[in-house]
Amino acid sequence: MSDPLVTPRTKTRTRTERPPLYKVILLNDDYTPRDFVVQVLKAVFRMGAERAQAVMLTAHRKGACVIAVYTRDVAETKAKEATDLGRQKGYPLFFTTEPEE
Ligand code: TYC
Repeated sequence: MSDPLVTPRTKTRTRTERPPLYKVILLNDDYTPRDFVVQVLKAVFRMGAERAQAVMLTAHRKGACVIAVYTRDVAETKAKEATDLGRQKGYPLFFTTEPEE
């Protein structure tokens, strides 16, 4: 056994940095039907009907609404997926991402 009088007590701490998070932001436009925006929010961001409606209305009234935060990869993938669903229907619906402060 090691002698506690001569053995230095060292502790190793492993610090795991949390990955930076990115916001996904819904932007308003004049053409995409409200119901379609709600459907996309439910499908891509797994929102319930009430939250999807509230988020859509906030974007509609204020011009933009933060939807959620994810790691960069997930945020960018979801923003693209949601934007593509609108594009497939010919709508200018747009989702963007930005790093959280
Ligand atoms: N402004 C659109 C309309 O009046 C609806 C809409 C809401 C579109 C939110 C985009 O992010 C949006 N039909």
